[in-house]
Amino acid sequence: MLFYDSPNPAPNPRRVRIFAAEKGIDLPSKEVSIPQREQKAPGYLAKNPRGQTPILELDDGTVIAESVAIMRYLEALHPEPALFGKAPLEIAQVEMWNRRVEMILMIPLSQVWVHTHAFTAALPGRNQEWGEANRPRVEAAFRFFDESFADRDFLAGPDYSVADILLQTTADFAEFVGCGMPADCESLRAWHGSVSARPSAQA
Ligand SMILES: N[C@@H](CCC(=O)N[C@@H](CS)C(=O)NCC(=O)O)C(=O)O
Repeated sequence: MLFYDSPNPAPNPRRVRIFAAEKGIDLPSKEVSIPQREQKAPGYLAKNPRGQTPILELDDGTVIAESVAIMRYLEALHPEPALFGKAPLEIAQVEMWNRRVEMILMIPLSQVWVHTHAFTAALPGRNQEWGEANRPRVEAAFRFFDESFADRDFLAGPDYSVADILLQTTADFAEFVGCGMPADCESLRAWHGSVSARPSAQA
């Protein structure tokens, strides 16, 4: 298999790198440069018509796109340590928090990124006002996650899971975009310090 990867600050490929590191999976990879628009080249679009990274290409040419789908595939191949939960309730809670990270935090963050950041200035249809309107939504989302750490060490429960990977990579990308975790979100920041200290955070 071949993992089509993009370096930091791209948060979605990093999810998979951290996930693989946590499981001890060695993923052969090929870099796709987003600044050079390699994700929109015809050869890459033939693999992923969405023109985005990451993708995982299997030895028979099958392509899996979407970082969560790639991680689910890797979890099925390498069940231990379980990062999507094991018991029915754990599985549901990991899914619940994954969806909350993607819908409550990633959506407004992506709007700030696409509509206000200097690196995306060439994209068509930019609307600075709309981008700025999403900044407080990012902050509100961080405050929501901050409160969620009041009674546990990890996002979806007592154990580290893929939900932590989604929040960690999104929080680090938010910092890059210029709307990172508020200074007074102490529980969130303590959690971030603990996941950042894991060796997988270097991925
Ligand atoms: N939902 C997708 C999102 C993929 C995505 O947005 N990838 C970004 C890199 S983090 C990308 O390729 N951006 C370049 C573009 O959209 O042209 C996933 O989870 O894999």
